Amino acid sequence: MANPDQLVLVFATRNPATNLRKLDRFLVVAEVNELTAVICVNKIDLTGREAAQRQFHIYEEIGYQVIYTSAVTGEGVAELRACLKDKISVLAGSSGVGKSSLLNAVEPGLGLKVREVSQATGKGMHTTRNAELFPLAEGGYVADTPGIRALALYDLEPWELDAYFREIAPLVENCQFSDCSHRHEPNCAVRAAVEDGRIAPERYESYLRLREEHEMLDKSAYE
Ligand SMILES: Nc1nc2c(ncn2[C@@H]2O[C@H](COP(=O)(O)OP(=O)(O)O)[C@@H](O)[C@H]2O)c(=O)[nH]1
Ligand SMILES: [Mg+2]
Ligand SMILES: [Zn+2]
Repeated sequence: MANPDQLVLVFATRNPATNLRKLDRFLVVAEVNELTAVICVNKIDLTGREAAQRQFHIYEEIGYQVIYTSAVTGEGVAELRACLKDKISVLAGSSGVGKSSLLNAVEPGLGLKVREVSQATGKGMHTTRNAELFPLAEGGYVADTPGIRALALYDLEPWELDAYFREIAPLVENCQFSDCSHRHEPNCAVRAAVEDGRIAPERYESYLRLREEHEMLDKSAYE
C-alpha cells in the first residue's frame, strides 16, 4: 500500500466501550511513524456529544484533532469527509466501532458490509477481512483495515516512549535525573505535572503501562 498521510483512529463512545489505553497505544504508533493521527469518536448518538467530549477533551488539549460522529444520524460526517479529502488515510479501530458504517456515510455508494450484531451475545461477527484502498469522490483514498490491534511497538527502548507522548516529551529535560523513569525518582517533572493537573492521570497511566511492557520485552529479548 502507498504510504498513508494519516491514521484515523476510530473509537465508539460505547458499544464497544471506549478503551483509552488502546487509543494511547495507537497514538504512540502514529508518532513513531510520523503519521498525523486524527481521533474519530463515533456513536455519539448513544451518549450525546457532550458526554463524548468530556471523555475525549484531554486529547484535544494536547493537540490532536478529534472528530465526533454518528454514522446513524450523520452528525460529524461532513467534518470527517473534509478530513479525508485529498489524503491517503488508514482507518483503524476495533471491530464494531463503526468504521465501515462511517465510510459508507462519507462515501455513499461504497457499499461496505456492515457487520450484524448477534442478538444473542451482543458481539458482532467479523466482516471486514482485508485492507482495501477506496478512492473518494472528493479526492483521496481511504483504507478500511481489519484492525491493527496486533501492532506492537517492538523496536523501541522504554525511555524512547517519552518522545511519543506529546505532553510528556517537553517536560523530561526538567527531571533531576537524565534516566528518570518518571515513577519514583525525586524531582520528576512528569510526576509534578500529573500532580498539578497538567498531564491527565489516564495518560500517565497509559505511559506507565506501555513502559512496563517495553521493559518486559527488553528483558525477554535476553532470556
Ligand atoms: N448507534 C450507532 N450504531 C452504529 C454507528 N456506527 C455503526 N453502528 C453499528 O455498529 C455495528 C458495527 O458497525 P461496523 O460499521 O460494521 O463496524 P466496523 O467493524 O468498525 O467496521 C453495526 O451494527 C452498525 O450498525 C453509530 O454511529 N451509532
Ligand atoms: Mg468493518
Ligand atoms: Zn521524571
